[in-house]
Amino acid sequence: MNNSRRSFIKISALGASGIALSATAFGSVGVNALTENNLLAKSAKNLKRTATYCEVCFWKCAAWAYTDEDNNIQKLIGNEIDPHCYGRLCPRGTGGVGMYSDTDRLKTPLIRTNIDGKDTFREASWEEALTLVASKMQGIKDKYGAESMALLKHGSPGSHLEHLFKAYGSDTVAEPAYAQCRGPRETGFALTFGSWIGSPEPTDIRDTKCLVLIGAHIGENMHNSQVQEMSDAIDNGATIITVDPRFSTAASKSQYWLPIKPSTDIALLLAWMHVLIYEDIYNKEYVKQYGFGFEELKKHVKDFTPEWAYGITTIKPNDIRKTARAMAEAAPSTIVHPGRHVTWYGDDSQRERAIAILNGLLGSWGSRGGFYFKEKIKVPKFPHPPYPHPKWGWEEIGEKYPFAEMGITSEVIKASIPGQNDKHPIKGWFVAGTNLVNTVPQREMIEEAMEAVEFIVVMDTMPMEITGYADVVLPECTYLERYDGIRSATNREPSIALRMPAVEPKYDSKPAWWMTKQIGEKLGLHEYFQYDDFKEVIAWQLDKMGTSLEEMEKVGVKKFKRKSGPLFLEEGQPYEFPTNSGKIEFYSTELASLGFDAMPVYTSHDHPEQGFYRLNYGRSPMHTFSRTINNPNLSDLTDENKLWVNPKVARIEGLRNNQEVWLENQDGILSTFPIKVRVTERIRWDSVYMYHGFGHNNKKLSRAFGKGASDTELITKVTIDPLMGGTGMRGNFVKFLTDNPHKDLQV
Ligand SMILES: Nc1nc2c(c(=O)[nH]1)N[C@H]1C(S)=C(S)[C@@H](COP(=O)(O)OP(=O)(O)OC[C@H]3O[C@@H](n4cnc5c(=O)[nH]c(N)nc54)[C@H](O)[C@@H]3O)O[C@H]1N2
Ligand SMILES: Nc1nc2c(c(=O)[nH]1)N[C@H]1C(S)=C(S)[C@@H](COP(=O)(O)OP(=O)(O)OC[C@H]3O[C@@H](n4cnc5c(=O)[nH]c(N)nc54)[C@H](O)[C@@H]3O)O[C@H]1N2
Ligand code: SF4
Ligand SMILES: [Mo]
Repeated sequence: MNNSRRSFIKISALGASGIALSATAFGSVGVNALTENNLLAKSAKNLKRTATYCEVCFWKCAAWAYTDEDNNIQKLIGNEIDPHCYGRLCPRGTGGVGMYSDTDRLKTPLIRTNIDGKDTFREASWEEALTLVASKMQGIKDKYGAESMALLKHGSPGSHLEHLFKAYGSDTVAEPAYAQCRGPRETGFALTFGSWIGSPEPTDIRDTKCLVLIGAHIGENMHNSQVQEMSDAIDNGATIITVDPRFSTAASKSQYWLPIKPSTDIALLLAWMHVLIYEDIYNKEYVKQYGFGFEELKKHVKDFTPEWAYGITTIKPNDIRKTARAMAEAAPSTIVHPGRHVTWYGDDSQRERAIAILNGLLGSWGSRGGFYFKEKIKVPKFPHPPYPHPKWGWEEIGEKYPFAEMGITSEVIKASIPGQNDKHPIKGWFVAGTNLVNTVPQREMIEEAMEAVEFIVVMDTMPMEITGYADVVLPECTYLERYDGIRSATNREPSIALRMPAVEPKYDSKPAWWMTKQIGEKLGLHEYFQYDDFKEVIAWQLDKMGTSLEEMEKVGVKKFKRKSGPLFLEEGQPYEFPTNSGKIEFYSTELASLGFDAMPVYTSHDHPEQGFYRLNYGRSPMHTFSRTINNPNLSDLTDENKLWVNPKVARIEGLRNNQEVWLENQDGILSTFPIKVRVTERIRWDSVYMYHGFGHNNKKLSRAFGKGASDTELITKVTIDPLMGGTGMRGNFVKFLTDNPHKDLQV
């Protein structure tokens, strides 16, 4: 057997309570009714509370961790004053204790070793593991330059490591939350309004009169305050319009569900513009005052009638007209939601441009019930010497994509393969908080890259698939056991939140800040880490922000007064948008100057051939990506994904409910595990649907192993967004196999 990383190590070789969830708002998948007051009323006995913010997803809700006399975490409850959660955590956040209590956790540093020709891991001391990491990083720096060491990260550990990387001399940093997630919408909105959407989205859902969701499945996408605000908006009679090939939870709350033919959204968006403009129901004053290029847009959409769009989208002309009128009637309190995971078909920045333009025509940007002007408070930088200037970094790696504003994970991966980007060769990876093999499509390419690089270190809390490819595995303690950076996020009012340890780290796990500092010191970068405990950094920062660690320990969240002005524009108020023209660009001067379409156009994408169905995927309300599938509390709620199949398709293909099938995609790639069929009218006949994140193939994940199928392994074809490098993942097609295609391989 060779020592290839491809046969990744299933960290097993060497080495040493379910939470009741009461769902309320938004049907059966709502946020938890457990608030601080009713917890305390029930069980007030000697509980101690500690401020934290949730790491189960990136909404980062502020919470209190309640511990008893024996230092057991009893409950996690949302912080009442937090604008991300309004005192209620979602089911995943409540079940976050499972991240701490999971006995499958990584327990000690591990180093890859070879015994009798077979790769395995051995336990190592922190000193040995971190010395090895530092010496490999130094080696790569000496031989190729620090730029050749890449940081691939997501979540809280990332910010500590980014500091280390900058001090070390590398700006080769990327995260999947950009080119596999939000990137295109930031480009589309920035080109139109001059501003990113950012997270949380500055959508005034609470006061909206009309919310248009285009593949944004809020309610299954459990971003907490958005779900709660949408629930309030529904109670207040807002019109909900959902465009989705699947009857999502949001669709079930909508007046209008438009079951669009997948990949044709731009045609619908253009037809909506056509109706608004040619029925003369767009927001004329707003467009006149703030818009740029309206006449060009008017000409552009002239022929994009609802009848034209019907032939493409399968949405009836009358429904297109009615929904456009509903949007106009509610305007400017209308939100055409930008969505979040928007890397779908490769023309995603242009689709997002179309969404932005539509909001511009309705006058939603800067209007109550539309988009508010967000504000964030800056956390002061703890003093350190200036960072060195790398010769190249993520920007140069992604230079083909003029609007990329963050590292493109897939391009960094490509640059790790000799011959793919020899100007910017990557020789080592530091992976932290991202299960890349289940996150980035084109697994074969990732495996080739991992094979080629000289060194991989993975920092994680769990023995996820990515750890199996590492040379060194560093076990991070969970968010409940550590300090982390202060959470400062965009909201109606600026606010900050504190995360401090509620309990001691279990096993031999350590926080990212500590590992980072040790590695930094071993690399001779002491001056960048002038503290013994990260608590000192936080205390210093809080002091500079006019509060203190003592105060934050008591309140968890602190709000600040807005300084940038009101949330919304006053009628007729002069306002300069941060675009080239100072206006909302219906016609993009920047796109035009670089030879791209200045206004969005519809182009047709491939559709499945006979016998194949489009692979559609989305969020499980009870899980976050692949990270929570093994969580004991959450796997109790949903332990596998199912394949949604339209009854017509089930009939043609001879499939029954709960029958196990394997899937084969257009490139002949087979699903490792079978998935059970769920026959339902809720999905169009041309597609199948599954929750993302399942189908784990590491046996060390005792609850998750072999449960359901992985969408990621079937996504071998991507269409790259020419503007910002996003990897469009929704152009993959699958067929059903009812016999186990792996049976001859089984031992
Ligand atoms: N096929 C497919 N691919 C997708 C998506 C999809 O829907 N389908 N969605 C895309 C989107 S929108 C996004 S944002 C990305 C998300 O991509 P990722 O963030 O990579 O998603 P996860 O699979 O949750 O991987 C998170 C990893 O972090 C680890 N982890 C959790 N908490 C901690 C911690 O406190 N410290 C450390 N060090 N590690 C921790 C987990 O154990 C896990 O290994 O995926 C993208 N990729
Ligand atoms: N419970 C839970 N919530 C989460 C997360 C999680 O892991 N779990 N992850 C968070 C993150 S990082 C992100 S980015 C968001 C992502 O959440 P969103 O941005 O809301 O959703 P997507 O994953 O892009 O889209 C999924 C929906 O798009 C529909 N769809 C598929 N193809 C098409 C099409 O061609 N046209 C249209 N109009 N619709 C289509 C699908 O049927 C599905 O309903 O969720 C966030 N919230
Ligand atoms: S939305 Fe849920 S999982 Fe995400 S941070 Fe908030 S409570 Fe945690
Ligand atoms: Mo995402």
